[in-house]
Amino acid sequence: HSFKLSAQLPVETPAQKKARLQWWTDARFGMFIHWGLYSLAARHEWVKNYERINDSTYQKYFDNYNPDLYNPEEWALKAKQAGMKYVVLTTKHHEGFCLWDSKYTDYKVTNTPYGKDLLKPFVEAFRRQGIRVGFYYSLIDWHHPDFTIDRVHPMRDNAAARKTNATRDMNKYRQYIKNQLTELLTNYGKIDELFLDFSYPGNDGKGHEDWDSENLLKLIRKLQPQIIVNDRLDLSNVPGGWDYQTPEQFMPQEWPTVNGVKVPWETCQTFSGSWGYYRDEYSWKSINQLVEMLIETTSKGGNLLLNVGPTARGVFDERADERLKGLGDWMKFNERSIYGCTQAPDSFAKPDNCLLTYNPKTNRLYIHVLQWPFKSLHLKGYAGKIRYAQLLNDASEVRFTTNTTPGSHTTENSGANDVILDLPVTKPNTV
Ligand code: FUL
Repeated sequence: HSFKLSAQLPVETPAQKKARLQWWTDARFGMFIHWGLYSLAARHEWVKNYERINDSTYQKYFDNYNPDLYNPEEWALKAKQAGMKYVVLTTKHHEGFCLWDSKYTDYKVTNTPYGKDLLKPFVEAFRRQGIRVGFYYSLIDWHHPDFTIDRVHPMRDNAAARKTNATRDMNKYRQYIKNQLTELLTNYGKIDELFLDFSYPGNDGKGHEDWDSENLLKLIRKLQPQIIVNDRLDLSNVPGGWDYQTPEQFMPQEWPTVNGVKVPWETCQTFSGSWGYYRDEYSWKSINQLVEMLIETTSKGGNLLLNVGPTARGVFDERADERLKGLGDWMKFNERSIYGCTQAPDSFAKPDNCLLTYNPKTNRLYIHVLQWPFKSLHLKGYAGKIRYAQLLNDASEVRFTTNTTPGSHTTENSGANDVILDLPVTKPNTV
């Protein structure tokens, strides 16, 4: 199509990029918030697509949108107490509904019964709690006439349906995206993360057309040079085309790499299965599972963006509250094993049933014992590497022995370079 790159995207050195992302890689833990008209349906944010709901039927959610209990101060406090350092809000999801007073559409919160902008108070409340603010913005739009292929069946992969919308003008839609992102990245101060969702690789011959992605990213970088942008613009081969990878609802086997180089990554995860509030979904992860997820993510050098889907009245589901509280209780004693931490150096072998995190600035190694052993924890090859050991929950000393050979009926045998930690019989009150 007619858009061509007039200049290359700004490309940084690896050290410059590392410095720009430093606050984010140190933070490790953020809150994702999916909130929109689908919160009224309360059965998945893809409900319009899944149930093939047309615009006029979907309109009932717009006409009844009135989150009267919305209080972003409360949300921000909950995020803070859970130990989250940043937040990413769906300013517009695939349904096309905007949570701010966009000049470029009528399909926005200010035209609903609620009648007020949601975004400014949101941004202000989180910043007041010292939480950095990021925006999610859907590149897909099931409402916009110049994007939507078929108003009845807003499908993403139906080439035949695409052709039925003869009046569709992608150039207009591209401009719409640019205008809206300009609003979002101009009117709300410094935005720290941008989660775009999602793209197709170029014109793939199946009717997918791209968003003029390179110029879009140039615009974003011009408006907010420090912003951390995800990899869903499909610019994976363009230098400077993305900042981090976005594994969704899964845990990578190991730290993701590109051409052998470890890359920044953030896994986004739900409490249950849906991102939007889903009343009748019961497959919620336990607090322990979530804590382990945070540890495992950190142990592989990644970030965890954990999602809450507020209700249509504007409050968090109590099941979410309970889990956020549990995470906060754990973080109170263990946050130093998360913030500023990353994968442990290879020289520290991972003991069975444990995860390791490591703070390179303080040279502290954190051993997360997932299954508590009886009295001794063997650390293979750790001899000479440990100066002092303690439990995190009460800072009590953990004594250790090195190279205790030979064993007797009361002491244990170990390899020449091993360390044996002398653990309490009872598992301390942590995960
Ligand atoms: C996906 C979207 O389709 C989901 O609804 C959700 O927003 C997730 C984070 O990204 O691609």
